[in-house]
Parts: sequence; C-alpha cells; structure tokens
Amino acid sequence: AAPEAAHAARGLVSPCAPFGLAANMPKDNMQVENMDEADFMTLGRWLMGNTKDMELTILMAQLGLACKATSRACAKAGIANLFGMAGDQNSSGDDQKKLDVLSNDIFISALVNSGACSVLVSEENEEPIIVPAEKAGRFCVAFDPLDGSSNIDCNVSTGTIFAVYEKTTPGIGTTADILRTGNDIVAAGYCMYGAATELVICFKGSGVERFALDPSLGEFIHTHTNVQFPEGGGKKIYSCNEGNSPNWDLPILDYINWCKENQYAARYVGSMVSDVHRTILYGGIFVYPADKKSPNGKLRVLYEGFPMALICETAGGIASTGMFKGSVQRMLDLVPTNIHERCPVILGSPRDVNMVLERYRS
Ligand code: AHM
Ligand code: MG
Repeated sequence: AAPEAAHAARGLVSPCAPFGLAANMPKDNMQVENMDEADFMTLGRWLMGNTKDMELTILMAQLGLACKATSRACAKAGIANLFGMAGDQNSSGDDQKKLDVLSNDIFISALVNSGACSVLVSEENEEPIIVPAEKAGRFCVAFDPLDGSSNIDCNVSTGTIFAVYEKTTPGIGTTADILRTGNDIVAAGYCMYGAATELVICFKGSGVERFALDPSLGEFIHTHTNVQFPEGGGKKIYSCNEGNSPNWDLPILDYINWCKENQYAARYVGSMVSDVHRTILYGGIFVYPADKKSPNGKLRVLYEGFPMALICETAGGIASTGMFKGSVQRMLDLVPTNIHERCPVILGSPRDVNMVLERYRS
C-alpha cells in the first residue's frame, strides 16, 4: 500500500481517473492504443488527467517545453552553427559546448518562469539558482540539461535528466531544500534526443510513462504506460566504459568477465540517457562504477544517479552504488552534501544487478 499512499499524498490519481480515462487505459507496459488521427493524449492532457496538483502540472509541462526546445536545437545544430565550443567551463571545469549553454538557458528560463520553482541546480552552474520571491514556487529541480557531452558534436544521442523535490520549509529557497536523500524526490524524468525524441517521466509511487515527440504537432504524445523491465531480466547486455576496467574493483571486474563468458553482448553509447533507456526496455545492466582513479565514480548524484535510480526502481529494477565509502548502498538512500557530488552507478534488471551485489557480499 505504500506506493499508493505516496501516490495519493502527491495528489496523483491512479491510473488516469479524471475525464473517464480509467477504463480505457492499458496496463503493464502496454502500448497505448487508439492513437489515431482524431485523439491525441498529449503530455499536457496526460498531466491534467493524472494529477490534481496544478503547480506540479505546470512545472512538468514547462520541463516538457524545455525538452522540445532542446530537441529542436539539437536537430538544427548543424545548419544553425550550434556545434562546437562555447568558450567557457562548467561546474566541473569541463569545457562547455554551445549546445550545453543553449540548453541550460532554455531550462533555466522555462523553470524560473514557471512560477513553480524555488531552487534550481544545473550541471552547468557551479552555484544553485535561487528563484526570486516574486517568481518562486513549491518545487526544486536538479537537472543536467544536455547529458552526454562527448556525443554532442557527432550527432549521437544525448539527453536531459531531471529530479524534482518539493520544498518543505517556508520562505525563500536554500541549498538545503535540494540537498536531500533520493527518497524525497517526487518526480523524475529524462528526455532522449535520439532517432526520435522521447520523454520518460515517473512520479514517485506511480509508474514510468513514455511520451514520443510528434515533430509535426510539436507535442509529446503518450505511447506507453507503466513501463517495466522485461520479465526475467530481458536481453543479456552489459553496458559500461570498459576502458576503465584496469582500475575497477574485483567484484565488478569479475562480473563483467562472467558476462563475457556467458554470451552477454556489450552495448555502450556513452550517453547515460540512451544507455539507461535501452537497459530498461531491453534488459541487462548499466554500470559506471567507482575505480581507483575516481573513487566516487563519474556520474552526479542529484541530476544523474538519483533520477535514473527512481525510474529504474519504479520499472522493477535495482539501482545501487556498489562499494562506495565502505559499504554497498541503495542509491536513493544517499544523502548528498554537495550539489555536484558524484556516486558510482550500478543499475538494471534484478537478475543482473543482484549478481554484482552477491559478489560484493562474498
Ligand atoms: P557529462 O555530464 O559530462 O556528459 O558526463 C556524463 C556522461 C554520461 O552520459 C555517460 O554515461 C558517461 O558520461 C560516459 O562517460 P565516459 O565517456 O567516461 O564513458
Ligand atoms: Mg551529465
């Protein structure tokens, strides 16, 4: 009953009760039917039908708008001279690309002007953005506006990743409003800028929902409800940057070797959104573990690890840190102390992640 209670506490209606949709909605990872030329279950319509919370609806709709604008920028990058460097550095000291900067501006503008946010954390900004009182709202959003930097300039899939918290304290937002455990996240999502643009969202206690961008309509259309990992673990696929393997710990090394001896295929895009999306839909495991050179791993807790962990768990998977700071931890239990903190990431189907965890136990 816990998920339902959390769901109800968020004001979410499960599944799709208003507007008489409940009876028609497919269940369990099914493709939505009746997507004919007369009836469009757009993101906006889906949000209105599934939440009684107008501020949350506005926030999610603004995130959808920013994803569409980023998708458009990626699609026209070649002809609009948007590939290449911007000449600045981001929070990690990485050189920023023009598309990094543009997508960051798009998300900040959409979120600040939504009237629904108090604190924003972006991978591209060293400091949190505190929304002025006259535009402030109930939510805090951590996001990576364009993840997969190494793929931006060669037209390989990139993505946006975001996590939404609800503010619990009165007054102007502070960093403490967003430096919270992953268990406090109320919604998470990612958008993949691939062969098609796809938005995947998840409200805590509810299901994982897929929307595809119809470019001619300029709208996200609901395509799949309650997405789940394939039964039994799905395809045998491992996904990691194996170039780092000389620095991995033994359990990870041993597990990946086991995969190779057991007819697993290697698939690695190098964009977390694409690698996680494939892992959820096809099955298998995605790992970006800690290693000797990077004991905290590479990926960021607030806007990479946490949102993907919530989506992965909601889809029936497992998201762990592997061995991290002396213990193997469920990723959502981490409590970040810095907005750009990193953590190792091991996520995927229970069949595969449990095999890694067993190796840590023995
Ligand atoms: P970024 O935020 O600089 O783009 O880095 C995050 C990306 C992830 O999308 C991906 O999983 C990982 O970095 C790939 O790293 P590597 O190039 O080391 O394999
Ligand atoms: Mg990133």
